[in-house]
Amino acid sequence: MALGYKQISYQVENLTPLLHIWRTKSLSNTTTVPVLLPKQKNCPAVVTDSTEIIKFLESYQPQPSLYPDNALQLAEAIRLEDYFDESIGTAARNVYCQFRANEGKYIDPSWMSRAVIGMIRWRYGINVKSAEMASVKLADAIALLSEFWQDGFLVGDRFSVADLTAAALLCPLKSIPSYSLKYPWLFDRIAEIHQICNEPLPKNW
Ligand SMILES: N[C@@H](CCC(=O)N[C@@H](CS)C(=O)NCC(=O)O)C(=O)O
Repeated sequence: MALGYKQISYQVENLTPLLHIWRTKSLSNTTTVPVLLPKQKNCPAVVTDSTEIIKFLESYQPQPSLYPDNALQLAEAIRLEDYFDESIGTAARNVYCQFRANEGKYIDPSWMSRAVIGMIRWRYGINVKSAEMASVKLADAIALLSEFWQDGFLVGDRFSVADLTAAALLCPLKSIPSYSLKYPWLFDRIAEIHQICNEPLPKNW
């Protein structure tokens, strides 16, 4: 979404969860995605971690900026990005995988998909209890977003890295009916943010 916002063309290489480790480890000493391979002169070969990727993109192509101009607002946008990254990223994964393993099996009933979801649940200890705890975290984050997103942005009066991160991480919840029915405004805003970022909505939106 950051690349789309800055209108930098890119190609996506999707990786299968867990098997992704072979690829990410061979590129850099990391087990997580996203990983950016700039393939440009005078740029690093690999940039890992979304915070670092956005920092790199801001220096590679400063405009349009994802960072607020004002120093206080910049600190707040980076703090929120970090909070969303650490809190709602894993919470959304827990809730989404628990849903896919139960009521959401219809989304992809193939054995391959069920095996991947099963492995992710095992790897991250996802079960009824951890998914319930995660849903409380998500409710808190959504309550925070409802104060800002119904008619504005999270920091100051323009779009920033904080809005982008929240939208990207909460996007998968759209396929869970209890979320899409309860928070229609949230998914309308996420759709608008995809537009701001010149990005298509995920399949089956
Ligand atoms: N702080 C990291 C978090 C990245 C992260 O947790 N990525 C997840 C998928 S969105 C992942 O790759 N998990 C695989 C793992 O932990 O093995 C970032 O923002 O890049």
